[in-house]
Amino acid sequence: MTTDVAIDKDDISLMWQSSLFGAAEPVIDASFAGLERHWLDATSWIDTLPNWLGASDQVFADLFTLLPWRQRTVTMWERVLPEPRLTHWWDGSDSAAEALPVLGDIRLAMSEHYARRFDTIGFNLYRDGRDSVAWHGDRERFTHEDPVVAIVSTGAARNFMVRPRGGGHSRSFSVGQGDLLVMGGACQHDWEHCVPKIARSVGPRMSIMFRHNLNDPAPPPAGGSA
Ligand SMILES: O=C(O)CCC(=O)C(=O)O
Repeated sequence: MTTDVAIDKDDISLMWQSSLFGAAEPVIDASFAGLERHWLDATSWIDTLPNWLGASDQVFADLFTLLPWRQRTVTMWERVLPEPRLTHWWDGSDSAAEALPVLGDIRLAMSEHYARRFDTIGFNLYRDGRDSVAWHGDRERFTHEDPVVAIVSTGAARNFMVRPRGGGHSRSFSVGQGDLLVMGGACQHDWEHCVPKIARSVGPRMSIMFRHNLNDPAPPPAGGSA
């Protein structure tokens, strides 16, 4: 069972060191130039594109301020525990536009490039190295044959790890500072992923996850609604 409560921003403590020098407009390269595909096996792949989102520190700072962060709890072995990260979810169901225009630009670019209609955005805030997400596959595997899940990272770099479902050799990708990582093919079916805890001191990271929950190939309309 999962529960979910709103938390007060003043209660979130972050060791955030922005590398902002003056105002910068968040921007992406919709041509995806430099995108690299890593085949995990014959049918599963991960695409990466470092520093794809420009002014990602600004995006981190704006989203941290704008979004109503929530603390979910998970029940494990009959104990109710706080999930070790904060989250927010956007699905456009109330017709609200994305929190920042660049998120709409990303949805559109992603939808055109991967020929799927990306219609939800999940935000995960890892406050420090103690925050994490355990090995799992995304639930799109129950509804889609070959779901594509795209993650744009802001803030400090963390390891994003993948391993064959049920165990085996893992691979690690360092993600932070505007990096794009996309999982596709049979990745959600045959592989699991996680962001492990780390012992050393590290600043906060925010991941922004773009998903297509409907089986709809059309790109999203301009203006924010899913
Ligand atoms: O934060 C990340 O990069 C991964 C998050 C994730 O896998 C999830 O929320 O399902």
